[in-house]
Amino acid sequence: MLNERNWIVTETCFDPKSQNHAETIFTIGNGYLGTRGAHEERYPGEERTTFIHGVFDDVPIVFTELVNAPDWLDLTLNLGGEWFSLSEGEILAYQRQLDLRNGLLSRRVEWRSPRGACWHILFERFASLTNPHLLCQRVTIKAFEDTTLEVRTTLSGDTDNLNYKHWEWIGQGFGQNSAWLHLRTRSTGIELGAATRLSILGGQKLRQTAWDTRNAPTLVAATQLKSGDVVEIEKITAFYTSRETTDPQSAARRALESLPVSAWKGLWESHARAWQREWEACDVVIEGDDRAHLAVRFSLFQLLAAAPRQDERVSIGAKALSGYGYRGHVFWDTEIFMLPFFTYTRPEIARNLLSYRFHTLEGARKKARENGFKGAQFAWESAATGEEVTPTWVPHPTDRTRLIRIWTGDIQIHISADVCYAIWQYWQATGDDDFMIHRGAEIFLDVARFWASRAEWNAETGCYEFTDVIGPDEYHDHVDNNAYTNALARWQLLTALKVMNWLQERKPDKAAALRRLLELDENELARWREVAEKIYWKQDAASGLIEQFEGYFQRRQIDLQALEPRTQSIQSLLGIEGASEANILKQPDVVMLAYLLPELFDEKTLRANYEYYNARTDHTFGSSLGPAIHAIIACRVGKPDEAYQHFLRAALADLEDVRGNAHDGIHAASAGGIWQAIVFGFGGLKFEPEGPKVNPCLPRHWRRLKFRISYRGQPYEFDLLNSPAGGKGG
Ligand code: IFM
Repeated sequence: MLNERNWIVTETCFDPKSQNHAETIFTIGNGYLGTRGAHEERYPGEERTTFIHGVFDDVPIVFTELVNAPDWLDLTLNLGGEWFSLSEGEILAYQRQLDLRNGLLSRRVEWRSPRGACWHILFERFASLTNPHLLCQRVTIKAFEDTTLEVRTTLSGDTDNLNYKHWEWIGQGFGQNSAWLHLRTRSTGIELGAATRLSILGGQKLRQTAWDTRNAPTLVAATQLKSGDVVEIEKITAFYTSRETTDPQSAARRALESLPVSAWKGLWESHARAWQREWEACDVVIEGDDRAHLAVRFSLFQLLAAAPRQDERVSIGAKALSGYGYRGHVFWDTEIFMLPFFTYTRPEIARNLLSYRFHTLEGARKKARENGFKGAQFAWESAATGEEVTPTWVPHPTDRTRLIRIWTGDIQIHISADVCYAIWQYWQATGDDDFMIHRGAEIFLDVARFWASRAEWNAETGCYEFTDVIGPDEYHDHVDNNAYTNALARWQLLTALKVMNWLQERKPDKAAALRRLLELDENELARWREVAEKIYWKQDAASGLIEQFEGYFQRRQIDLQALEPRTQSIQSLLGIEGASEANILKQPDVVMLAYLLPELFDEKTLRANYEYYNARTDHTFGSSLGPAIHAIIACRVGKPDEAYQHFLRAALADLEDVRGNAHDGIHAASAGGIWQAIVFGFGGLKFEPEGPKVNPCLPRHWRRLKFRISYRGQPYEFDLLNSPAGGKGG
C-alpha cells in the first residue's frame, strides 16, 4: 500500500483571492474529462469548469476551444434555514486535500452559521477512472441540534467559456431521483447527454422534488435531523457525448439506472484500484526532499488525469484539461515534453497520443498545401481536425487599442519534425512495429516531403536553408537558419529514409502502398538525402558555439544579472521588438537541440553551448518549458546544484505558482519535463544496446531516487542512493 507521505496536496484556509490558482491545483480528471477544483457552492470570481477531451467548438480569435461542459459540482446546502457558505458565519476548521494516490478531492469544514448553529461537513468527489463517464460526489453532514437539511442540485446547461456560450438546449427531463439534460454545441454540433442522481442516505426523509427550469433541471431533497445525526448525500453524474455514442442522452440516463441505490462504495473501490495500478507503473520516490517529491507526484498525477485511455483522436493540450489557457490547443508540448513520460511508463497511452497525429494528417496536409508546400505540415496549434488554429492577432495585454500579430502558426515549423521525433522515440522504446507500419511511416514520409519542399537552395552558400522561421526561442521571430529547426529537419529527412528502407524490407506491400498513396518516386527519395546533406549548419570550430540563428551573435548584448531582481519577463520589460533585438532567449533552443540530438554535441561543444546560452536565458519569466531541459543538460555537464535550481523552477510552477499564471491551468509540458529531468537528468538514464543504463547525478541533499520505466515490454526499476559526498550516486 502507498503510505501518506508526499501524496497529499493540502489547503488549510479558504482564500477567495487565490481561488483560481487553487481551482487549477485541485483539478481532478480521468482521461475523458477534467474538472477544476471549484467548490460545490458558488463564489464570485470562480471558474467552475469541466473540459471533455475532443469537445471543441468555434469561437472568434482563437478559432476553436474546448467547451466548458455543464456543471456537475453544483450542490447547495440549506442547514436549518441558513445557506452554507464559507463567506458567511464562521469557519472553525477547514482543510481541503487532493490525494494523488487516487484523485479523491475532499474538503472538511467545521462551520458556525450566522445564527450560531454548528455543522461538520465533509465534501468528497472523484472522477471514476474505471468508468470515465461517471462522476461521484458525497457529502457527509453532522448536525449538533434537531434541525432540517435541504439539498439542491442543478444540472445547468448555462455554462460559458469566460462569457462565451457554446451550448444550445435540446431537451431535459426527470427520472427516479434524477434529472437529465441534452445539449448541442452551436457550431460543431457535438451532442452531450448529462444525467444526475441525488440521494440522501440517513435522516428522516421529508420530501424530494424536481424543478423543471429550462436548461437548469433541479433536484431538491429535504430531511429532518436530530442532534448528533450523520447524514450522507450521494450524487452521481453521467456524461456522454455524440463523439462516443449516437444517443448520448439515453446513454447517460442508462448509466445511472444501472447503478445500485448507494453506488459510491462500489465505484470508489474499483476506481482506487485503477489508480493504484497507474502508480505501480510510474511512481517516483525521492528521499531527502519532501517538497520536490510532492511536486513531482503532483505533475505525474495531472498528466495521468488528462491522459486519454479510450480515445486515440484526442491529445493533451498545453494546459491539459485544467484551465482556459491556450483553449485546449495541442502544441509540441505533447510530443517533446509530455510524451516521454507515457512512452516509458504507459506506452498504450503514448500510442493513443501519437495516433491523434495520424488521424489529423489531413489537416497537416491542408496546411502544407495552403502554404504552397508538399506533404504534411503539422499545425503549431492543433485541435479536432489538425488544421492550424493559432490565433493570428490577439489583443495587446496592456493597451487594448492595439492588436499583436502572432506568427507562430505561420512560421514555427519545427513541430513537424518534433512529432516524428516522438514517434521514433516511441518505436525505439516499445518496438511497436505495428504502429510504425500502419501509422508512423505515413507520417514520417509525408513530413519529409514537407521539409524537402520547404527547403530553399542558396547558390551562394551551396546550402539548403530554412529562412523566415521561429525556433523554440519565441523571443526571436522571422529568423533564418535556426539551428534547432535545421538540425531537426535534417534528422527527420534522414530518419524518414531509414523508415522507408525498413518498411521495404519488413513489409514490402505496405511500402508499395504508401509509395502509391503518396505518389513517391526514387527521385523524390534521392532529393530528401540531397537536401538533408546540404542543410545550412554553422558552428564555430574554436569555441564549439552553435549560432542559434544567422545574426544571433550580433544581437544587442544584455546583461541579465544587471536586471535582477525582476518580476517580469524580458519581453514585458523590453517590449516585443526590444526583446527581439536583444540576445536573450525565452527558452532553450541550441540547448534544446543538445538534449534531443546529443550525438551532435561532444563534451566540449555541450559545455560551451550550455554555459553560453544558459547565461542568456530568461529562466524565471520566459517559457515554463525551459527549466526542466536546462536541469537535464546541467546534470550532463556535471552541475547538480545548478540543475536543482532549474528543476525547482519547473517543479514549483503550479503548486507554488512561481510564474503567477497557474490560474490559467497547469503547465503540462513542464510537468512532463519534470519527469524527464528526474529520469534523464538526475537519473542519467540512457539506452545502450544491452538495455537501459543509469549514470546518476543527484542533488546533494537527495538521499535516494527511485523510478520505474518500461522498455521493450520489460519493466525496470532504478533505485539510486546518493553517496555521502553528493553528486554521483549508484
Ligand atoms: O509550446 C509552447 C512554446 O514553446 C512556448 N510558448 C507556450 C507554448 C505552449 O505551452
